[in-house]
Amino acid sequence: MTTGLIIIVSFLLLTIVVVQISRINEIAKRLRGEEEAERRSNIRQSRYLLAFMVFFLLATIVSAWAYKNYMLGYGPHTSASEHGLDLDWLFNVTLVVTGIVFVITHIALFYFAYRYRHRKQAKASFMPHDNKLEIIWTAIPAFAMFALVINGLVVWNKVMADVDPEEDYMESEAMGMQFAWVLRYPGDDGKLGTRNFRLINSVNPMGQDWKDLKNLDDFQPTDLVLPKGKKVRVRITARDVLHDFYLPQFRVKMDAVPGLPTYFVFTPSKTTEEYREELSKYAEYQVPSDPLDPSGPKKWETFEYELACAELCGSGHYSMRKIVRILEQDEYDAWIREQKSFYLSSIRGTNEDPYTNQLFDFEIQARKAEFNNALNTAISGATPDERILNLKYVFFETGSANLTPLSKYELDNLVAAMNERSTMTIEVGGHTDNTGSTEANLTLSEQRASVVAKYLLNAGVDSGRVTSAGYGQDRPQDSNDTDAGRANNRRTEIKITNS
Ligand SMILES: [Cu+2]
Repeated sequence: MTTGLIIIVSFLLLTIVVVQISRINEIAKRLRGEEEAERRSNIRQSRYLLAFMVFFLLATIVSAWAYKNYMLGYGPHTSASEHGLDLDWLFNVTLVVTGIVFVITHIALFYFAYRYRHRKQAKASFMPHDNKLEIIWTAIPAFAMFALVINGLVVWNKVMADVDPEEDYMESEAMGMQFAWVLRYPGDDGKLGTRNFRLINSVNPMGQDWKDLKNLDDFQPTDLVLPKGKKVRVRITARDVLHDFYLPQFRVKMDAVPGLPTYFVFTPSKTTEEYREELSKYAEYQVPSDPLDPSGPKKWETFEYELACAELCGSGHYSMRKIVRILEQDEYDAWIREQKSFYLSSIRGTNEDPYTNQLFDFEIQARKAEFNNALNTAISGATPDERILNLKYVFFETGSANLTPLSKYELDNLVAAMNERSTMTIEVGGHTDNTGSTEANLTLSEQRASVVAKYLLNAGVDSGRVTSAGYGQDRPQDSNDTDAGRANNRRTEIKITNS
């Protein structure tokens, strides 16, 4: 029984062995076929790689050539600043060195993939160590890197150097905020006033401290305008998050960091006009600027330098663009003369103004000139009505006949005019708006006119030359329905009765 079982099992096992051996043969045969397929595929792919190498290198060179006139540093886009030429040179040196390495390594990469494709019986050569080879592939890159870094360091030190306080330069400021650049120039004093972030509000975007007199002539232009050939130091700050002050055509790029003032010093070397002229020599810029308007201006004609933000600073990042204009010195001087002090145009006389109780010298002068002009016009007036002059800057406290402190400047102009023209006689006339009762207004206007007359007498004007009269609300010059109209109606006039 046991022997029979053993025989049966042995027979079964033998059968399995025979079946397995025949299957191995089958598999081996199939394997040989697959090897053949694999061999062919290897050859094919190694050739594809070679073809790709040629295509890839050619495409790299052809596309670089095709787009060279659009790229900074090439064609018409040579740097528009002095230091930019050094940076472009540095960039080109690096490009040549890395370009050579790029071509060599890519040829080697694809050629080796072809040369060492799988082959039957091929054996890898065994090379555990080669001193000479290791010295070569360490020393050459080390030397190249050393040369590039030293070169870069020299240029870096030159480009990043701050100004020497003795040298001739101008300063301006750019503050990045979400999402705009605020620019600031010093006024006639050539000095930027102090700022304090605590003073920032909706009317004072930079937080200028108006108590610092240097701030009063600073102006905030829409465009960044600079003269050609003048060294400029830009103070760069940020109000909220990181921004980056980027002038691509000038190779200027500096982070604007909240709480950490940075700067960049550069000298523009090409005016906007000169840059456009250079662009006009290239076919790429001879096409219409707006493809929908083929007869419109060409690309080169509409070119503008730009200031951009190069730090992704939020959803409105793209809108942080400003136009940069480089002008010849005389054009720049003309532009400067047109600029209005931010303080005078936006702060003077508002709640923010710490100087509401005083006049600046230039304002006193301007008001004097304005008064004398108006006086001359009135004197030469043909009709009695034309011989009336409004004392524009004489004011009284509300509802009273007390002169405001600043009224004295206008009254002193009048005194000076009276002294200059010894035969001139005048009548001072008081007027009010229609607020309050008619009688009260009449009385008030009489009192006010007589206060002005008294001021003249006290200043030494002969009493025979000045009379006063109150007209109350009877002679409105403007509508009494608006604040501005009522203010115009509360006026003090002089009528020239003899010149
Ligand atoms: Cu930004």
